[in-house]
Amino acid sequence: LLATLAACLLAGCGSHMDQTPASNNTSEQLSLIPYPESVMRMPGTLVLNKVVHVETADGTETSALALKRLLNTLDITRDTSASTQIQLYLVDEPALGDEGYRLDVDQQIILSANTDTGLFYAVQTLSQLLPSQVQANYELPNLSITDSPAFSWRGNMLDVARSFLPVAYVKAHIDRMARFKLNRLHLHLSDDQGWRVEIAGYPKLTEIGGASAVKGGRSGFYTQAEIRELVSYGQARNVTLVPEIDLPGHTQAAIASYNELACDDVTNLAPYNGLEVGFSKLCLTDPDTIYPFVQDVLSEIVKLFPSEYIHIGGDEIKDPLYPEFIARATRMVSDLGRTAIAWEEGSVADNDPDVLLQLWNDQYDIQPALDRGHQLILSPCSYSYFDHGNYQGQPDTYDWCRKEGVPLARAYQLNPQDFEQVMGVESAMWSELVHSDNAADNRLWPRVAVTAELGWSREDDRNYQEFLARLNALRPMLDAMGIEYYREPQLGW
Ligand code: TNX
Repeated sequence: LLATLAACLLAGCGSHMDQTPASNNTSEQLSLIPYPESVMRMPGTLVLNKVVHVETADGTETSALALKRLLNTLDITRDTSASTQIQLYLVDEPALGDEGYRLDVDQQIILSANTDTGLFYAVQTLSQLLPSQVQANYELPNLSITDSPAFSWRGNMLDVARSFLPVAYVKAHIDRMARFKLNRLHLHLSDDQGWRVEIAGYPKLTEIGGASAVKGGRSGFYTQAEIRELVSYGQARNVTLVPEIDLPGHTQAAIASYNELACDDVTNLAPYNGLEVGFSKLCLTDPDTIYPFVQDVLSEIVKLFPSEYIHIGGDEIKDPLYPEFIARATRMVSDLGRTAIAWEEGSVADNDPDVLLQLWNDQYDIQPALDRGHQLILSPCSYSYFDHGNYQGQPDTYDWCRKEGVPLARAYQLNPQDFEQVMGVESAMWSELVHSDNAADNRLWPRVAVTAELGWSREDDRNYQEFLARLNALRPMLDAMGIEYYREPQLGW
């Protein structure tokens, strides 16, 4: 073992070369998604009976609470006289960064990280190592994991505008994301078919805009109190809620609520429930009307959402004044003390280089934006659009970006390391055709597990066949979380 340790220290402890000292069952990969940076297996196991002694420290409140929830679901009680200890340590090891951690299982279970966030991820790893059902006792392999994410932005987008998703669903989704170490939940809060967030001073946005939805979909909106509740639910799980108000196109719901936002010659002022995109816009030739509105909405949004990043949309609209609008909107966000995100088209505007661009069209030429120093969020539709089918021809899915849909294997083929200036990855579930919680589960899972692995694990540590085996082993966890995932035939599900 010492020789192995020394070799590991000298050669780097790559997980793809898991150390397998004298023992016959330590060579299999641990069933973890995302796969950690470095895993060292030791012979033997720790048998955890139903009582543990938990030791936490100041500044570990979020992770301690996550651990408490985990132990509660497994019926493990805490007692300071128990022989097995779980210890949460704050350390100072620059290599672990802000989100990394170490997890050591031997006589005790020791979690160490520089931050509460890192410890939270150690708890998530522990939760995947443990069974998801209550048992008489629990057996953990002896191991030492050292882990940190490849990217700081590991996101998923829910389009709650076309079809609304209730607070309970969003909370469940935050829990599920956190289990896979995802940390950004992008909420697409407005579109032609609906406006989903209460804005003080503009009651009709939710009275009228909140009452419409895509045909067959759900209407509704989040009150400011509900948004605050969701934001703090996310904070307790290291998931930042990133709000998007889609501007200046995709605005029919706002226009139906406040007709003056459209130009005078626009006759279609009614709520919209169809599937077209790119037909509506704020009246860009009437700055005195639209900019105060945009300013008021964004001011309210930053009051509700502490996220450093605020998404202003910017997709699918043609107008000569579009670049000027985007530049003004991104600057409004920075004047409010935040940083703007825009869909890739927004790169034509004269934005500050700290504006993030979200890439969605596989064909888009983003090079000019890279040359100006912008960072990217990768959501290329042919890999990351989970409104596309789990298989070709799946009912109620789109295929405009890729006629074969976006099967699990395809989603896994995105290699973020092929791109430059990448902040991270984000999969997107548009909801024109996704009208219920179960349908949302079916489109999201298990594909969101792919997003998690692409965002966290390095290229060398990713292998699709191994991913499938790990995913299969985690199926009971998906079941325990109540996910109505797509029954992936490749897995025999
Ligand atoms: C394109 S991608 C859109 C959305 C649609 C989606 C459907 C992007 C920024 N805009 O408005 O919902 O396609 O797949």
